Amino acid sequence: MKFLLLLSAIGFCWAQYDPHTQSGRTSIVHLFEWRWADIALECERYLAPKGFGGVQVSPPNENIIVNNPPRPWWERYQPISYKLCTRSGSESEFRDMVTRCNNVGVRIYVDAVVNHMCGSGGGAGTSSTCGSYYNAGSRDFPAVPYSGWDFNDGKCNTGSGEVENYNDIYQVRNCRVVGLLDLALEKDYVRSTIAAYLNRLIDIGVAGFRLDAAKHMWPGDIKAFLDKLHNLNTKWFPQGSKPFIYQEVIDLGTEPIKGSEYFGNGRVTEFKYGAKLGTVLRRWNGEKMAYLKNWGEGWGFMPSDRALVFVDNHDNQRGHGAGGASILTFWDSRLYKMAVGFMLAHPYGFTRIMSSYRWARNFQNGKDVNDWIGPPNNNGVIKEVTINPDTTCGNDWVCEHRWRQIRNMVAFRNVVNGQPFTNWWDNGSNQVAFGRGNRGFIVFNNDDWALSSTLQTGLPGGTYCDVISGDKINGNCTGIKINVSSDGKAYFSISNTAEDPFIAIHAESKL
Ligand code: AAO
Repeated sequence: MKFLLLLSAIGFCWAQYDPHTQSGRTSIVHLFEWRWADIALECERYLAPKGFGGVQVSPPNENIIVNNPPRPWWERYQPISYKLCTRSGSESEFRDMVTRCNNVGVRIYVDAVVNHMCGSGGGAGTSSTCGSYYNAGSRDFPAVPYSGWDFNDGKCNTGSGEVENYNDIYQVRNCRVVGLLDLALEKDYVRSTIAAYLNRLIDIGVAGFRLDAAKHMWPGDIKAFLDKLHNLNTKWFPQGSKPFIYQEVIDLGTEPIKGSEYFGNGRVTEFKYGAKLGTVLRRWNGEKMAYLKNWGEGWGFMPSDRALVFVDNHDNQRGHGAGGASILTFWDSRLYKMAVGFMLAHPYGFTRIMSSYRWARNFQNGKDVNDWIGPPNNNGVIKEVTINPDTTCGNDWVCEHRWRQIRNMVAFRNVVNGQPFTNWWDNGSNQVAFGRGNRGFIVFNNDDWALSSTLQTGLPGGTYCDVISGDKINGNCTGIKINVSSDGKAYFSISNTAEDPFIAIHAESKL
């Protein structure tokens, strides 16, 4: 009895770190700027059958319409109200998506923009996605409602009212980040209003939240509104389940605000992860894959059970946010597949896959002046995600999550879930391999010469399909076959010029 009480107490305390994915599903995918109708279909036709745990969706609440530049993706980070209508769809389409995804065991996580409203220069009128009136100058958002009292203007200690210096923790929290009107989260009215918005989403059936710009909110203010949240909808979740929380705190180790200040509220985005992994795979600064032997906490990252990890996100894939030039994206597809493969094979952190759209990049003096371009659209209306006969996406949707190498590594992570990190091997350079107990093994060659080695895999003897070069279909491999002998050893050969210079095998790819 005592033991059970202890267990349930731990379960309760830990709940905000638990993504509440269906058992055996270990990754989520950010379907950036997708329409709700397309996400609902994707849950049913692809994500559920392929073992994805959930979807991070773009902000579902009403935002300002920006016409100059025309309909940038970032207009969705400028709230006008908490009504659920955006370019992704209406409230009824949102509800339909949440229901249909949950019904096939795929969870929905909402990108919650609650630190601020629109930019201070946003003007006045009804240029907003549900047509609600607002007046940025007078701080009036009647559709919420918020008024001047609900903003931090009086509290900010910089002359401009903007965050000017990330080394001053007070301005980061009390001033406007890139001009965005900063909500006074110490006010109970503001906390209750935000909680009411999030509770409406919880009651609809969402499983948790990405808290946008969490670094710009005091951890105690976040706790105050989280304490007001409902438990998850018992139609799909066990009684007493708390929403999954992951907070966007950019902590690359150079500023006074630390991600660890936010652990009490939930998980935190580990931005060092993608920045460092990109540096290693690009072989910049003398980095090599051999150094990945102690990847994770050993590299100064936060504890694994607090980390939300990703190779790139919607900001740093286009030069916003942080991480710098080392960040790998679909534009560098060869290294990108290796990075995502490494992330999904490695036990550290809770993993999020990025799913992007293509845009016309235009670099001037090293900066992409087209970093604002919004999703594929017809006169501003977001285009449907079409599916090609080869299962890739059309209409300029990249759908990294549908690339065979990535989709199959999502399955790999599910198969090796809970298994220890084992059988590390490296050549002292950029050829490395490791296993996950007796369930999976992966080998990389990022050197300029071929890999040709017999390695201990830890797997039972037999013939396995490599899930990078192909699939196991009808008891046969469409790609490379790997023979593991009864002592667990197998011979691997990977050319340095292969399009995908890595091989992965697992318990369910065995013939
Ligand atoms: C747009 C326009 C603005 C205009 C504004 C208002 O672009 O010119 O003033 O509207 O009219 C997104 C876009 C913004 C956009 C905004 C609203 O990215 O361009 O502004 O929507 O439409 C900081 C925040 C972080 C934020 C990131 C972009 O801390 O929270 O900036 N990310 C989230 C979202 C993002 C969204 C918002 C927040 C706002 O994911 O999509 O903005 O809702 C340092 C700090 C970081 C800071 C960066 C960038 O990073 O540490 O905290 O992120 O600077 O300002 C090295 C350092 C690293 C440093 C980095 C970059 O790597 O080690 O620490 O350099 O300097």
